[in-house]
Amino acid sequence: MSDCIFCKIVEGSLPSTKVYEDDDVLAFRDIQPAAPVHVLIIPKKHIATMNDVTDEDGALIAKIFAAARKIAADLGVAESGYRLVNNVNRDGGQVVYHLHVHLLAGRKLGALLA
Ligand code: DGP
Repeated sequence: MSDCIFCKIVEGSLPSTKVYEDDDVLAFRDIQPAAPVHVLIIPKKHIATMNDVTDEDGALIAKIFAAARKIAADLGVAESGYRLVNNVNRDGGQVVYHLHVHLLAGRKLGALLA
């Protein structure tokens, strides 16, 4: 998608601080961190929201969660703990319409529900 900022990060035409990459998944530091560790994990292929995930994406979604486990271990927060968040559409607080999972860690996170 030509107007998608995360597609531009995948292509390399927008900079990012990468923490993980494989053939299908990219992870980079959030530009507006909400915690000492705040990483966004995305599929390289453009999927707008969780609503657009299909059964064919099962292996890709598994790869995103595998990347999350690896990143948490590599950044030293696996044992202290972390939170994975996926915002969907307006009421879910989604701002960037390219599927992404937030990995938040490095401090005691507050109550989940707001
Ligand atoms: P969400 O509300 O779930 O759509 O979160 C989008 C996140 O993306 C938000 O925490 C800020 C982050 N973000 C937006 N633009 C950029 C960017 O150009 N680079 C990086 N690294 N993060 C971005």
